Amino acid sequence: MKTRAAVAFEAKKPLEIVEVDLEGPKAGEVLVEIKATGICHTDAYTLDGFDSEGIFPSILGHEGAGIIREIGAGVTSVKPGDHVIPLYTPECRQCKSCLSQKTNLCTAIRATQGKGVMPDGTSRFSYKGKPIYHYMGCSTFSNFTVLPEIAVAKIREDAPFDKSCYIGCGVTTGVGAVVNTAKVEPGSNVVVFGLGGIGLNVIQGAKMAGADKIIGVDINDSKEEWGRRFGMTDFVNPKKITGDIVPHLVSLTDGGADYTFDCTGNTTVMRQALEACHRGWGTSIVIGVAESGKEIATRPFQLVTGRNWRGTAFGGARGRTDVPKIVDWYMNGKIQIDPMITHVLKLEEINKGFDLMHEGKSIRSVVVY
Ligand code: NAD
Ligand code: AHE
Ligand code: ZN
Repeated sequence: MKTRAAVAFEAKKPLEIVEVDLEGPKAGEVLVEIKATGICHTDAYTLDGFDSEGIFPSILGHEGAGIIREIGAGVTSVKPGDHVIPLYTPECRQCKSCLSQKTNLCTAIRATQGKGVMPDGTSRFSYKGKPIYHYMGCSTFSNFTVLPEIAVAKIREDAPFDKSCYIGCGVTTGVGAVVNTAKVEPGSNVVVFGLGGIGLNVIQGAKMAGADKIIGVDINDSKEEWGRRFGMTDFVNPKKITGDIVPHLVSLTDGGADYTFDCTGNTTVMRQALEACHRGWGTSIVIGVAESGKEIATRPFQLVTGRNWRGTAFGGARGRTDVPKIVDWYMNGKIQIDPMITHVLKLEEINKGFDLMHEGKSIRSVVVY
């Protein structure tokens, strides 16, 4: 079939809207009509050439929602007409990682996914007879896409696509980092670095978990109002304080935070986030994705004296199990999504969504098909 898609032909170039060829689903795969997709900073990071796994030409996008239109041989868990959210972290329920119950990082198809192909080693997308690569196993910047059955979460049909798509990455990552990875307890002091599409979800997760003090840190002053809207109690712009941010935060939290979260992808900030943790127990969670080649550093003494440095992908969520529950949280009013979707765009306007993100003018832009 033919489908409209925004193709990343080259790094650092705007996406081009073209009609591409899409092969139907093979065994164990499903064809999904994507109804809406968010634009996450990770898409921008890959388009900007910072992803060591970035491949071009490819169809980016990993924060979508849509409807199953066709199923391949042997597919049993979903059927045509089901509403689904594509999962860049699948859940096969059979691999060593899934069976361990210690991680959400299913390994069933990770190797081929990182190479931009389906589990059989080939791409379903092509343009003028040449393959176009998949991205993060999702490629939601295409109106139709093919996914492995284990990489879709079936969700309730009354959830609006233009909001539930955000659960495909940003919402689940931010809220899940608090609930699944850090397991923030009521009364905790929390510091969130970077108040964008992920950081605001960390803030709403921390509020939901009953944190006392929720300090937001951002170099963009306009984010203060955004943070307060979701439960932030204090705001710090590192450019506006005198001296170093770490002692400033340590004094605001009576000796250091119980939990800190990096939602910037900046390795200097990641170090500050660790060092702002309380001696003896503070835990810092790395969410931000750093540019290829960047490394994190700290004095080992920071760890010897009891600070913990951890990371999280997709908020530690097991997609097929947890995503439908997060959709329920949204539908039942336990978490908010609507106000964070600042811009709704047509596919033809997708590059504007990237510009708005880089200019710090959007929280989430969503493309509706
Ligand atoms: P975003 O662009 O919406 O937000 C980033 C925020 O960080 C902005 O408000 C910006 O002003 C702020 N910022 C930038 N530099 C800063 C600094 N030095 N100090 C303080 N604040 C700073 O991006 P997003 O979509 O929220 O994504 C955030 C990060 O999370 C990205 O690195 C993205 O790739 C990553 N991410 C990771 C996962 C995961 O599973 N681990 C999932 C989604 C996104
Ligand atoms: N491909 C990059 C790493 C990118 C990365 O860390 N991705 C996160 C999700 S970001 C979503 O917006 C992730 O899930 N990581 C775990 C995984 O298995 O990819 C690189 O450095 O090569
Ligand atoms: Zn993302």
